Amino acid sequence: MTDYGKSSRGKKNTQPTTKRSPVQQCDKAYPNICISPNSADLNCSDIPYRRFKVIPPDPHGCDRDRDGIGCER
Ligand SMILES: [Ca+2]
Repeated sequence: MTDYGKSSRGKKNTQPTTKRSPVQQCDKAYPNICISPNSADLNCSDIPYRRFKVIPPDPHGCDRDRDGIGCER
């Protein structure tokens, strides 16, 4: 005899609210680093990174020679 639902034997859905890390706002144009998409126009001198991957469109113009690597100098 099955008693589905009758004896729930304390089987609650105790799913610990998985702590979601706050969504990091990173511009997808720069996947190797995290630049806020809302940040003002940045220049390489404003960014502590060098030689990072750049995916077009390059909103901050980090990769002026369009070889996919930003701030190589
Ligand atoms: Ca470049």
